[in-house]
Amino acid sequence: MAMLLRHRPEAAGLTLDAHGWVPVPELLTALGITRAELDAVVAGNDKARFAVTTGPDGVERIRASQGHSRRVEVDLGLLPADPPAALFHGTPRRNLASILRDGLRPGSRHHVHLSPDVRTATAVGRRRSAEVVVLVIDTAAMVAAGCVFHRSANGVWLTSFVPPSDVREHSE
Ligand code: HQG
Repeated sequence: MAMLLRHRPEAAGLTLDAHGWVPVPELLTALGITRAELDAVVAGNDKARFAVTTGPDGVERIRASQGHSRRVEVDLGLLPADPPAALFHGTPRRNLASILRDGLRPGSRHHVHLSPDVRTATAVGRRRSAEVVVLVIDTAAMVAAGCVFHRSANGVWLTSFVPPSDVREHSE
């Protein structure tokens, strides 16, 4: 589901609307799964990656709440939000020198993803490596410099870029 709703909808003949939504019946057909199976994925997903809503036309639609590839043009319509004074980012230690030099880049996604706490950031970094470093982001300095933040429906903080001056390694 994440592959189709974030990265390659066309692989199953799906088209996301401008805000990333796809009719639930279309996704069921594309994946060959039942509605009960889809509901189990949505509800059982620890990160609440997917959101389901019923449109004014009565059609139920589903989308990923964040994490889309840059090549998939969606506007989630998130409003700017005030972040806490610090946010966190977990990454393989091998990325540290490059991040401290160049800042945090969105890579192949629309945004840099930031976590509200160290535990979540650690889990994000562990997806890629056992050697994780957690970075503290000085969001207060970024806001003062005019950077804009959004918060996804499932609590991930999003921004375009984090300058190296606002990143430091988190010490326990
Ligand atoms: C790194 C998951 C070197 C960055 C997670 C990261 C998240 C740099 C990788 C969401 C760099 C990109 C996103 C630089 C950034 N030099 N490395 N200058 N700038 N990087 O997967 O944040 O489970 O695109 O540190 O929970 O790891 O899919 O980003 O390691 O919320 O729902 O480049 O994906 O959500 O990797 O993860 P990603 P991410 P889901």
